[in-house]
Amino acid sequence: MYDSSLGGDDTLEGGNNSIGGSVFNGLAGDALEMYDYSLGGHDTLYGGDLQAGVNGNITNYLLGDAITMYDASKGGDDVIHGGNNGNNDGTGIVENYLYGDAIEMNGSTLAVLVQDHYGKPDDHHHVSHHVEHHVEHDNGKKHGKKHVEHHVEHHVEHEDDDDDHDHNHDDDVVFINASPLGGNDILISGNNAIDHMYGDAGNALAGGEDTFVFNDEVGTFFGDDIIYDFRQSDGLHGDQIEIDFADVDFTDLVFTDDFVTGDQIITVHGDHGDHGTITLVGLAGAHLTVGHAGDPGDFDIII
Ligand SMILES: [Ca+2]
Ligand SMILES: [Ca+2]
Ligand SMILES: [Ca+2]
Ligand SMILES: [Ca+2]
Repeated sequence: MYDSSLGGDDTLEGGNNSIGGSVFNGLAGDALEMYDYSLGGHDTLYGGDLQAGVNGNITNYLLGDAITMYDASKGGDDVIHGGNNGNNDGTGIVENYLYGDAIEMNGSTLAVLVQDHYGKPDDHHHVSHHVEHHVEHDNGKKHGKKHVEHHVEHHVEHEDDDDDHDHNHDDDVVFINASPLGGNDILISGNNAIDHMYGDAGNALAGGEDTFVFNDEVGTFFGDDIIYDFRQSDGLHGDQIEIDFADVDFTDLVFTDDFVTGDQIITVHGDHGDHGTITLVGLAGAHLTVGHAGDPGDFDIII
């Protein structure tokens, strides 16, 4: 995806394994690569399942937007369901790699035209989001906003051209350090499956407000899962973990700091057995705020 292209809102489902052997699914909600000011759609992805009674493997790579995001591209708000293992007796292996936005995000330098009414040189990042926002929502209805979009593209292409026909010679071209921006995604752990979860990307330092969900809608043992980029600093409210089992309240959670690996592990014990573990990479010793909300007679534990 290039320029100001906009991804659609799609539902993608990986294939199941119903005969044994190995199955691999690789799904990306919008594109292989996103550049410029492209915007990912709001997609729903399902990993394939290993069906009950079948002995085999399944690996799901599920990317909310793309494999790689560049420039000022922005990920959509995606819902990603890890694949499930239908066997409760340890038969077969299901492994999910869930990326809310992309495997990798790479920044770059972009030339951007700043018009006088958008103002200040110290507000470059804000300006870039004006451009992006109006491309998405105004759809050319407001001529002034469309004008901005046109001139951004013009100056990216002709930044060294002194003999151009720029009618806005009072405006400034500035170079911004553009970084891809992650969306606010929901990642749902597969049952009896190992989920490797990235709310945004493998190498991002900040991103959207993502929610990691562990619940008993599909089964009771979600597995031993790993969250690689849990950040309470993302967005306004931070990333969140939602644990929702009928037989679990927050006294049933055990938090263990492993200072050798640097990770913090949450063990989820239920009255009817263990539901699994959540490893938070790099968060040994971090104080996690635990609360709950909603659902009378049940608990949604929010971390
Ligand atoms: Ca998407
Ligand atoms: Ca899982
Ligand atoms: Ca995200
Ligand atoms: Ca995040």
